[in-house]
Amino acid sequence: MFVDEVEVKLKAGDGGDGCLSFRREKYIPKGGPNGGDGGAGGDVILLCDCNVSDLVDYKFKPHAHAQSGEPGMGSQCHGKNGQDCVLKVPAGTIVHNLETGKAVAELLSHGNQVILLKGGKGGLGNEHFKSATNQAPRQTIPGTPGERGVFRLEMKSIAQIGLVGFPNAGKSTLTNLLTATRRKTGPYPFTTLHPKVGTINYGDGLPSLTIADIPGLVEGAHRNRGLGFRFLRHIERCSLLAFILDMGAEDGRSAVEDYRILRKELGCYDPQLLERPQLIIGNKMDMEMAEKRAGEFHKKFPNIPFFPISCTTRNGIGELKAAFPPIFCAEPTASA
Ligand SMILES: Nc1nc2c(ncn2[C@@H]2O[C@H](COP(=O)(O)OP(=O)(O)OP(=O)(O)O)[C@@H](O)[C@H]2O)c(=O)[nH]1
Ligand SMILES: [Mg+2]
Repeated sequence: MFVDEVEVKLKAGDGGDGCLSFRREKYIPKGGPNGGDGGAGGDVILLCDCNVSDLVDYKFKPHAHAQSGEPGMGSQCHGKNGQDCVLKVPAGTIVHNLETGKAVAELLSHGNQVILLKGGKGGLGNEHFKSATNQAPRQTIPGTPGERGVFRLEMKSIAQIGLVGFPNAGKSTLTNLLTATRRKTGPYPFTTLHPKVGTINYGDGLPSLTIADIPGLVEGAHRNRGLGFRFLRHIERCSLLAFILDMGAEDGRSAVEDYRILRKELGCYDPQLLERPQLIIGNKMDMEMAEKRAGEFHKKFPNIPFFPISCTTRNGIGELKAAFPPIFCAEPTASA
């Protein structure tokens, strides 16, 4: 199960109350006030952990709270502070406060953390209120309540290249060839049911690049056909969109039409996606009719970078892999 959106109800710990107490000892009559302060309540902290791949943990456990501080005690003893509640989330998590409707935090890389809710302050014991005119104060201050809130956690994968294509176009096969991920592939639509990010390594000191393989898009995805298009959130952060088209489709559909449909679905999700730099990968060039279809496509869109490849024979894979780094060198803010 892959979960990229959850609602959680969180609460920070309350502060412990201050204590009302007087020193009582043999031979020390009227020993004076000695009530200690309450401990502070624990915070609710979100911690970005690259070993966490999605938000499934919170789907089944949507409530979490930090520990409350303990009340103060006699003999000026301070109550114990409550423990923080640390929630681990995957990289790319955005936090929306459902009460205000605003995005309140974004965690992008391993180790990032944010205090989402502050724990309550510990109260004051009666020892703080002694004075020359009031040597036996019965006054204390209670702890303050911890903050609480309802949040929506949304995960948007962080990848530089987003692979977009119809089901069966060969997205996962290509991802397996370019990266060390081992995704399931198969000659049927919707083999891939959730997105996954892989890393393309170049060696020779060149920086690696990340690529997101997402489920296939079909015409009408914006009307919830196929798997719908919610998973397009995982390519929202990509600075390059790689459209992968099936040049060997046996049902005889045209690559030009496939490209038009894919762009239409992307536009329905977020028109800004259409402004992103893009390139076209013509896959399955080993199939009959592929040359003809690739020719037609190139004739129709001569200005869009086009890479004919075959994942089966591996022709063109090297050229495609080598084409990515120059695009990102020209655009240093690639991992936006
Ligand atoms: N002949 C040929 N078949 C290919 C090529 N690339 C992939 N395939 C086959 O096409 C089928 C679909 O490949 P996948 O990688 O699962 O396709 P996908 O785009 O990930 O599909 P979904 O996950 O369903 O969206 C598999 O049976 C692959 O073996 C190619 O270059 N030539
Ligand atoms: Mg796939």
